[in-house]
Parts: sequence; C-alpha cells; structure tokens
Amino acid sequence: DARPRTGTTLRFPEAFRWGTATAAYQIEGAAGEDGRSPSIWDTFSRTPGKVRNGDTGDTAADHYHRVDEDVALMRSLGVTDYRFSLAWPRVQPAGRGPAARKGLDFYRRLTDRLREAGIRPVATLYHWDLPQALEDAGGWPERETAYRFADYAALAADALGDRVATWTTLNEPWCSAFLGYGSGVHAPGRTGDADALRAAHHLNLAHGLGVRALRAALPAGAEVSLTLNLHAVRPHTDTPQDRDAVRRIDAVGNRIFLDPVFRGSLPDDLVRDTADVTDWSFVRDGDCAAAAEPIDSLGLNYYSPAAVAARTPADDDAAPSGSPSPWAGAERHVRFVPLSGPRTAMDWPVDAAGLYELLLRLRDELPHVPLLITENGAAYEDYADPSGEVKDPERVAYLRAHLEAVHRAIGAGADVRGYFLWSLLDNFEWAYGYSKRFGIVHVDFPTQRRTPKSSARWYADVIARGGLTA
Ligand code: GBH
Repeated sequence: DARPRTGTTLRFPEAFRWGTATAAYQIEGAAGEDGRSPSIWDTFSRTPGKVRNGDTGDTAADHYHRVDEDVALMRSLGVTDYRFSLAWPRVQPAGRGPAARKGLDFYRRLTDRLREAGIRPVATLYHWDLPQALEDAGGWPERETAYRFADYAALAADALGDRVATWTTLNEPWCSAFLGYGSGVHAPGRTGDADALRAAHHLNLAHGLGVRALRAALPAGAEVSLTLNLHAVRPHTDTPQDRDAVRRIDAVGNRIFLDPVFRGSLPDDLVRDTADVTDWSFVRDGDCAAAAEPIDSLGLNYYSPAAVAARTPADDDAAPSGSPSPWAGAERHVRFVPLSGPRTAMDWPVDAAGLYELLLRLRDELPHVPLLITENGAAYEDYADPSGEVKDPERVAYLRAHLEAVHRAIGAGADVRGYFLWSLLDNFEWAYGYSKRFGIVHVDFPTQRRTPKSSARWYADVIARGGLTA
C-alpha cells in the first residue's frame, strides 16, 4: 500500500483499527426531536446544582443535524472505525414496546454515511442514557431493567444489524452503577451502596441477556463486545495493608464485572467485603452464567491510574468522609493517595504506564480475548495561535505517550486490535458540562463551528503512517 512509512519507528499491526469515539447524549443534541423521550441525563442535567453551569445536552454539538459534516471530518482524518452510541430514548422512547422509526432513521443515515466513507461503525447500545420511564420504574437496581435492555438490544439489532461491524452492549457499567446510584455524581443521582451493588449485578445480567439477543438477530460474524473502565490501582506502599486496599478496589472496581462476564461467578471476597451492605439475595441461580455469554472482544477505556493505602482511624479524623463514595463496602478501609506528576484539565494524573499494566494483566488473565482500547484521551484547554490554528500540544504529548504504551504492550503479547481516541469533538462532559474539552476537533458551541486542533492533524498523520515517528 501507499502509506508513507519512512520514519515510522513504532509501527502498529497492518489490520490495526484506528478510531475516534463519542456518545449520543454528549454530542447529538436534538433532545426533543423525532419522538425522542427524556433520559435520566435530561432529568439530571435540568436539576439545578447537578451539572456545572446548569449545562444540558439539549443542543450539545448538534451532531444530530451535522452528520454529513462530522463524517466528512472523520474521513479527512483517515480513521478506519468510528465508535458512537445509540440513544435508547431515541430508538425506543418508552424503554419498552415499539421502536421510533425516525430515531432509527437517524442511525441508518449515520451508518450509511460511515460506510460510504469506508469507516466501520462500532455501536454501543448503552452509554448512560436510560429512558426516564425505566428509571421511574426503579432503574438499574431493579431486575426488570435488564430484561428491558435485552428487548432493546434485539430491536436495535433487527433494525441496524446489517450495518454495524461491532456491537458493544454497555459502556462502563461501573460508572452507571457506582456514580449513578452510589456517589450520585452521575444520573440518576441516587446514593446508596446497596442500590449501587444491585445496579452492578443487573447491568451484568443485562449485558449477558443483551449478548444473547444480539446473537439471535445479527448476521454470523458480527463482533459483540463490552466496554469496561478497568481501574489501574497500585499500592501506595508495598505493605500487606496497602496491598489489601488494592484488592478491595480491584474487587468492587474491576472483578465485579470481569468475574461474572468471563468466569460466570461473583468474586468471593467482594461478597464478603460487602456483607454489611447487602446479602446479595437479588442474585438468582444462573444470573452469573447468563452474564458469561461468550463475547468476541473486550473494550477498555483508560484515562489514569490511582494509588491506594489502608485507611486508619487517624485518616478518618483528618478527612471525615463527607460526600457519598462510589466504592461500596471499601470506603471505610481505603484511602486514595494523590499521585504526583502532571495532570490534565480534569485534574487526572497523566500516567501511560497504567495502561500498559492493565493490558499486560488482560494478556495474562484473558489470553484468548482480543482487546480494543475503546476510549483514551485527555481534557486540556486549547488556544488559537496568531495564524488561527487551534493548538493543543499537551493532548498530543498525552496521546503519544499512551500510544507508545499500547505499542509496547502489543510487543509484549497483548492482543490489542484497535484504538479509539476520546473524543472526536468537544462535547458535553457529563457533570462538568461544556467546561472540559476532550475533542481533537474544537467546537465553538454558539456557532457549532468545527475546527480541527493540532492533535487532529497529528492523529491523521499517525494513522497515515500506521504508527508513531520518533
Ligand atoms: C468516560 O468515562 C466516558 O465513557 C466518557 O463518556 C467520558 O466523556 C470520558 O470518559 C471522559 O470523562 O474519581 O473515583 O470516580 C470515564 C469515567 C473517569 C470514571 C475517572 C472514574 C475516576 C475515578 N471515569 N474516574 S473516581
């Protein structure tokens, strides 16, 4: 092929998938159009005090009306794949029952444009926008929601199955369960350890039932996947106490999903650690086996690692736990220790080694599961230089370091098949509203004008070369 290879020092595999990623509520806007019903994020963002500056996704990046322009942008970057999510309240507004034809038409249009541009569609069924009607019926803590999800998966696969290359059931169920129902910083903003654990279990069940529904409706050869935000967590000091803090966070942050999905069981230590929170009586025989329905790949979202230490009574006196924690059953035993070094505009540490550590762990623990990095990226402020170019040099440095880590992990035997940069566009950053920009394309929200940042040009060059230059 004619790709300019000269000077490419870190080359990725020939078939490597180079993508960008977005999510429906964060970019689409058109919140009240074509039969879309409210989701929990509409309700949450319209509740004063929940989202910075009172921002909502009502207009977001107006992607609903700018599909042609946004696909053309991606084509000019040369991406091979595009990861987006379907808005459940657009596709099946009541959360049950019939589909909304116009909602499906939107995703038909999007996938048509993508395929014309030679870009593989990678669709996530659920990126946090539960139909409000289902939350009103109890939301993810209720078992019923898992059955509703399976029906929605079947409906989406029937309508769009022939046009999507990769189907992902859930994006980051940890966030849905523990930020949505535990700490309450995400929609629906409920707090409580027991409900968060119930939600996590029903998300696992929804995933497994969803995989089964997708398989029944999809053509043979379709790829079915799940995306997790696995936590790269290290002990503050190499002591048994701090290593036990790691074990606790690993249980309620990682293995609570990995074990049901890949081994068909719940971690014993998690059940023990949470005994005073719940008796897990909502788990029925066969649930974890259902969650273990085989999948074709695992998606990993990675931003930064964390360090933890054992929590002592002195820690409690120094920093009494005020706001509700997302770490059900672990909060009283674990203290998060800030990492030193550079940070992004989210105040998250920049540490590509954490990505390498996770990929090697997955290589060792799930050697037969192909991996996709379904999100990686960073929020930074950008600036227009005198020529009018939008510059974001820190983002380029972040992306380069993380792609180097991916390359090194592949060299060490991790089966990484693709990388999806979060995000194509500046967008609605959940509880931070529009105050944080993750895009490689700048969006001027008042005019919706798109301007590729220097990171977009850099990424296009990486894709064209099939890797990184020195
Ligand atoms: C992803 O979530 C989302 O999938 C995406 O929609 C979002 O825009 C993007 O990342 C950027 O935020 O402080 O203990 O809660 C990532 C969410 C970020 C959740 C780091 C956990 C730190 C742990 N994760 N966060 S804690």
